[in-house]
Amino acid sequence: MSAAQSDWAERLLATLAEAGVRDVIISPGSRSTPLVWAACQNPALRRHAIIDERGAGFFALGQARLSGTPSLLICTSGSAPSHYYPALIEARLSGVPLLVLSADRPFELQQCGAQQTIDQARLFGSYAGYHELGTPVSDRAATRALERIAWQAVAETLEPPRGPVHLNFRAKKPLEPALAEHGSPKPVAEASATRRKLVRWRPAASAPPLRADVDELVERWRASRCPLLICGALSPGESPSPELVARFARASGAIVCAESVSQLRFGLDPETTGALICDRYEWLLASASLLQRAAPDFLLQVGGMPLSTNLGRLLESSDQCELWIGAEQGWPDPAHHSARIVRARPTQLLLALCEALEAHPAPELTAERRLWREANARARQLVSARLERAFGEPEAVAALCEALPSGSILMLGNSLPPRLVDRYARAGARPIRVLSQRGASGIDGLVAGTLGSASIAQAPITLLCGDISFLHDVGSLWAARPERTHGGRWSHAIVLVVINNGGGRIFDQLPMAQQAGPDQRFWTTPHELELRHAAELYGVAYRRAQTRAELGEALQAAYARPEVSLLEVVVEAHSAAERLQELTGELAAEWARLPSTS
Ligand SMILES: Cc1ncc(C[n+]2csc(CCOP(=O)(O)OP(=O)(O)O)c2C)c(N)n1
Ligand SMILES: [Mg+2]
Repeated sequence: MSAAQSDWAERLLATLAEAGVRDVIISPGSRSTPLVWAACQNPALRRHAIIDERGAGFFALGQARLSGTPSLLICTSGSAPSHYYPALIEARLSGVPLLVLSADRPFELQQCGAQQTIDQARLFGSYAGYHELGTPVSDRAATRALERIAWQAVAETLEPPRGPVHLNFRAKKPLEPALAEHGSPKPVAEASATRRKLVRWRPAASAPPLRADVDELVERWRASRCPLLICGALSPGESPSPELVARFARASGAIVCAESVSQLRFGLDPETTGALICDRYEWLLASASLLQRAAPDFLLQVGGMPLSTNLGRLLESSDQCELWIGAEQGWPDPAHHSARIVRARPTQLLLALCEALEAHPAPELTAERRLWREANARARQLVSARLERAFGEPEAVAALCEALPSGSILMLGNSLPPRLVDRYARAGARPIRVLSQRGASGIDGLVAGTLGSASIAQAPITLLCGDISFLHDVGSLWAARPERTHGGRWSHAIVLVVINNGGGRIFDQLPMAQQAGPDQRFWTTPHELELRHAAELYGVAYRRAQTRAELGEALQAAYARPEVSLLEVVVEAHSAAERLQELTGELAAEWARLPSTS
């Protein structure tokens, strides 16, 4: 390869490393050779090999979701980078930093039938920032620009609105490194030793919310009789701590409703925090009679758009209930209900609110709050007791949540699993980080995303997903054995828990199920696949559970080993829908016995 080309590739990778990039996910190809060679020579970079660019994209996403720094994807030219698309869409919509470095053909090979050549310019449209790096040249200004662009790209991934950036590098043949005198390739690191290392950019500290917003919010809280704090999807890096949320709830009288995809579901214990933590809110919000007696009149939402359909219904039906949203970026209000978007990180917002609220006397425990507390306590008892009586999907999900090791990570798939955790998992003060894919809510890339997070996590990690979600990404089991991707071993257990309910059972709960007849299979996609064959193909430990005892034993065995286990939990197809119906009736009867608020 020409000296200009190897120098450019080396400078680019070195500058990206200086700017904070640590992990590089490489998919195979020839045109990307100068980039891959430079990445292999740089000791600051960890390298992972993943064949399929689609899985590679989600693997990188899983890393960046956990680390908060952009991972770098490298691939060859042609259709290769286009396979990153779904992961980049998710990164854009959930604000995860990510870098793509695609190799491309030089300008003279465009639009003339050259192999593996497509128009890669702005390939990802509005989903990724874009920088054209052009063809390497020996020119000082161009080289300085290359380094500047590398810093700029990293900065763009991390500055709000955080997300992906695409760099397109045009390589010319020969692509291989030049040989040194003794016949082996020249190490590219030589040049970097003499380079002046700069820190050209640091992320700005997050600004506190506007004083006027805080003052108005405090007024609203103090006037509200039944205010709710709704915590939607929040990544570990952006979430307020459970202690801060509890402090805020005490100071404001807020009823805390933390969704499974927030970091607060497992951090707050309703019995001991001295705050009103409502982990059965999804059931409460479905009760017209409870809402009549104790209607929420003020909501503050932090994190992503809530999953809760009942919350959406409440906002739709009530003119009395005002919604404010605290969000550093984006506009997480698809139903157009918000009275105000307060621009701040949730932590900064809650801190500012605590300071302002604590200057006032503690809020009164209104009759409405008392009713919510009591209704939640009874629902906790009733739901727990009901879960003892059978074993189906809700019971499997609840049992898994109880078995999560302290300090571990739970990666939640989409469809029924996060909704079942919302309904059935008990809140409790346990240090568990939750990762999710709620940007575009895709069922894609969950295996790759989990393995990506596992590749940088110093903790056990559990994926909970449905069978169709798993099958969608079954090829990403490639990355389950570290000797294939980066060498070395896993340091902790990685447990892929797949709920096999025979298809996409969320569709059986939607109105179409009543009308479709046999065509329902185009929604549900039932199957008869035995997942153990996938485990066998990729060399992964496999366990199957059909009862509570089998699940307990399988989890214990899986957590005891620092390797990937596939754990298939076979449940009756309609157990989630049945339990929902039964418990809705039982809870209504239980709550009817609660004393009136007046
Ligand atoms: C990439 C992608 N394709 C399709 C969908 C639409 N979708 C939502 S849920 C679902 C079914 C998921 O089935 P499964 O993983 O078994 O979960 P279950 O519904 O049984 O809980 C599908 C296909 C999606 N969200 N993302
Ligand atoms: Mg399913």
